[in-house]
Amino acid sequence: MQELEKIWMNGELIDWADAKIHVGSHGLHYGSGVFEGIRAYETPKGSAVFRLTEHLQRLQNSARLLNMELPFTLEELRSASMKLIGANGVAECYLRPIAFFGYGELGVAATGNPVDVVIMSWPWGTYLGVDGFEKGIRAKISSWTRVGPNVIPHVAKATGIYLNSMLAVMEANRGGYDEAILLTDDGFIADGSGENVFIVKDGTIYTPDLAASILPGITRDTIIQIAEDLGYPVVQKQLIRTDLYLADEVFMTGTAAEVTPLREVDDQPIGAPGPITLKIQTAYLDTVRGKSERWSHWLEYASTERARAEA
Ligand code: PPE
Repeated sequence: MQELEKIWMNGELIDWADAKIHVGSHGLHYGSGVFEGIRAYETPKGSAVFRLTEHLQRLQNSARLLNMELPFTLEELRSASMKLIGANGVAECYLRPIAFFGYGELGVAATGNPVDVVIMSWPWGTYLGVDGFEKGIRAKISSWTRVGPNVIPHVAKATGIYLNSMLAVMEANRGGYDEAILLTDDGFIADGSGENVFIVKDGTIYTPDLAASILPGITRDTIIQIAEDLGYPVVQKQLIRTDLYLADEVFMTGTAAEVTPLREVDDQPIGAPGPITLKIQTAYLDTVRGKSERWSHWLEYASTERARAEA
């Protein structure tokens, strides 16, 4: 990864190399953490963090679901994020806030362990490759089932859940595919390893509803609103794998993946990138890059120069 100058750790900006934790940290042993993935974009008015408040609200919800008390308020984390962007001076970057049970006792119950909170930022290019972003990726239905609502709360963006994603994406990659699509225990489409899934059929857009063990993606919510505004009906319902095979278009969304078209699922070709996918991809990029007045309320500006001078 490309290292930047500073990392925000437990209330302070410290040098990248000094952001260390003890090997006895609870989160390392038991995956007891929550995190976010947020992108800041270069816009005509400077660096803008896309839907920062909603991401931090989801972090708070995730923590609540793990019975974890965050030692910082949303406002404190917001200003820490802005300060970090300023200190690192890179307008276009990915932000990774993470909170985890730290060093204290070991043993599964995290009673009395401190909660460590860290925010990293670094430049993260196209998640699934430039070629995939433009021409579409090849995905495979995973043999791993997506964690269910009574396994780990899937609404939480919890670190431990990502073992499920890791197994799925590595299996897919070993088979020569770019990404995995996980189904629920009942066989309904859930998520990609790091994205939500959308299908286009006869001019209507479909996406799994929130009951299908999906992460309630902020990009998903963004795309639903943008697509409806463009005049496309969006239906949230249970979908099965054959809906993918028979789709006119399939795309995936996520902070990292943005809007990535699929050109194949399980070796079955899908027309990609489809016209509706392209329209939505363009509208999304215009939105995050501050070219769309309609959605300007989603941009939270960081002043890199000023913040850098103050740091
Ligand atoms: N589902 C999963 C399982 C998921 O990890 C993500 C985000 C999404 C859906 C989309 O959520 P949102 O970003 O709010 O639209 N995955 C993040 C982490 C990827 C990683 O490799 O790390 C991301 O996109 O930032």
